[in-house]
Amino acid sequence: MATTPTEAEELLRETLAAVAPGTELRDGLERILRGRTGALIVFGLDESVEEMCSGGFELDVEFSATRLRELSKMDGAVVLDRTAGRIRRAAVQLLPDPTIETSESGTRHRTAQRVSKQTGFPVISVSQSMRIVALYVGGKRHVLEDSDTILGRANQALATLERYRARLDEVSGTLSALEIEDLVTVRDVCSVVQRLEMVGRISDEIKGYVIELGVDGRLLALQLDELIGDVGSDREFVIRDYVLGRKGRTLDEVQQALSTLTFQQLLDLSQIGRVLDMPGGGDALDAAVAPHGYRLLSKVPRLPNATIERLVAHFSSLQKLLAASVDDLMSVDGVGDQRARAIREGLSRMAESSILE
Ligand code: 3AT
Ligand code: 3AT
Ligand code: MN
Repeated sequence: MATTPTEAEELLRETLAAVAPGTELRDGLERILRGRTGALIVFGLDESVEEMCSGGFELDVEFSATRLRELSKMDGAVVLDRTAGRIRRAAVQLLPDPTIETSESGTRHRTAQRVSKQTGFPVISVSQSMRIVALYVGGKRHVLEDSDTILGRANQALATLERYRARLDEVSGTLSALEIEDLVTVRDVCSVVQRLEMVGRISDEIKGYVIELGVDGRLLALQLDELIGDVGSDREFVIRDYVLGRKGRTLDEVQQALSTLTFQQLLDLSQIGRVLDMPGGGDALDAAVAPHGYRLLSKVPRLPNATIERLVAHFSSLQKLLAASVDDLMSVDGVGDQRARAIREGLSRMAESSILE
């Protein structure tokens, strides 16, 4: 049973992937639409489903698009196993608990919504009169749209992502320069976290479209990959630099807290400061803060994460790292002569380029 909202979202995503263009199941649904018949398909068979099946017949055959189409010509529902690999029942009348609320009209769609609520399995209805395919997951209805419609929306989101990304690069560059000069304030950190979160959210939206588009979303997936790059790890590094360690919160907890902010709250830097539990809460945006150095070290080429950890554990602040000589760096486990020089050079190069700006 899908209980929490995230579980329900996860199940919806899974189901959208299972019926995405390019899958056998989608092919079957398209055939039913083209044949102008309807269908009622349950995505899973357990005792709770068996108990509400009346009439029809049992079978156990491999799923195929054409079989689904032929079996759907009969009245009643088709029941698949949970992975939609096999067809297990056909022409059954489903008798879900009639006291379960349903907002749908028409016996097919009312049944679909109730069965999805009662069993927790996804149910698909293909409406004969409206020529619509709808998924019911935990009682919630999601209409399948054609790829062109989804792509239109996805491309708009992609354009937004592009703008967000450009702004993120600006504020990240500023933060790097300020970190090197040791002039960072709470405001600068919050601005970067804000932009990272905005990029993260719009990317998640686009990832949803990629799943829904199946084979039609390949190009979109490539474009998305190119635009988000290493934003995910950057978010982690900023939080490590400024938030973790002070209050014993974990990375997941902080990211979870950020994700609960509404879009309006996200626009308010003080709100972000409060969620990050920055010094002085969210009201001291001008308070000075200093990073451990995770984020800038991550920009030194070919430096393993384990080494970054040890460097931060040893020097504890970016300023000390910047002041360290090659010999100082070599006193850290796993840092030999070559690597120490590479770190020294990498940090110096960043320091120089930030002065030039
Ligand atoms: P036909 O011989 O095709 O008319 P049938 O027994 O094959 O009858 P269907 O499953 O095709 O019936 O259903 C036809 C319509 O009958 C669909 C729905 O609008 C109505 N109907 C069936 N069962 C119910 C019910 N329990 N309550 C209200 N309407 C129902
Ligand atoms: P359409 O949008 O017309 O396809 P509807 O909700 O108006 O759907 P109908 O009452 O016209 O539904 O019924 C259409 C078919 O849906 C009839 C039957 O094959 C199937 N159906 C409806 N209720 C059930 C049920 N409880 N179990 C199995 N099949 C059902
Ligand atoms: Mn009807």
